[in-house]
Amino acid sequence: MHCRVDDTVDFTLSNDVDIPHSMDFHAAQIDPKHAFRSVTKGQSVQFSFTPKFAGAFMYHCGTAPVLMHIGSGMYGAIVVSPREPRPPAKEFVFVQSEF
Ligand SMILES: [Cu+2]
Repeated sequence: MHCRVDDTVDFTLSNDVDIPHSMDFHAAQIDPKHAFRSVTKGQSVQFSFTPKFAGAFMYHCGTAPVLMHIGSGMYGAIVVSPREPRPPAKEFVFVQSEF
């Protein structure tokens, strides 16, 4: 995912499988108890956030056991660029997994 500081990110997670899942964006400064809560089959959760800091952040499923969910591939990267455009560059984000 890619956005800029002060963009609005609208996110919806709809769960159609038998185990609960959630989504935790490290670029979001919002109430995790509400936004990052787990949803069971047939439920969904929707939230918006406005990144305030530029950087490369992780997002991941935060449902216990968290390491099982992350280890199953439920993670990724969100890059938040500064509001002011920067000179053109080759940009890379590496994420690592052992599965
Ligand atoms: Cu999960």
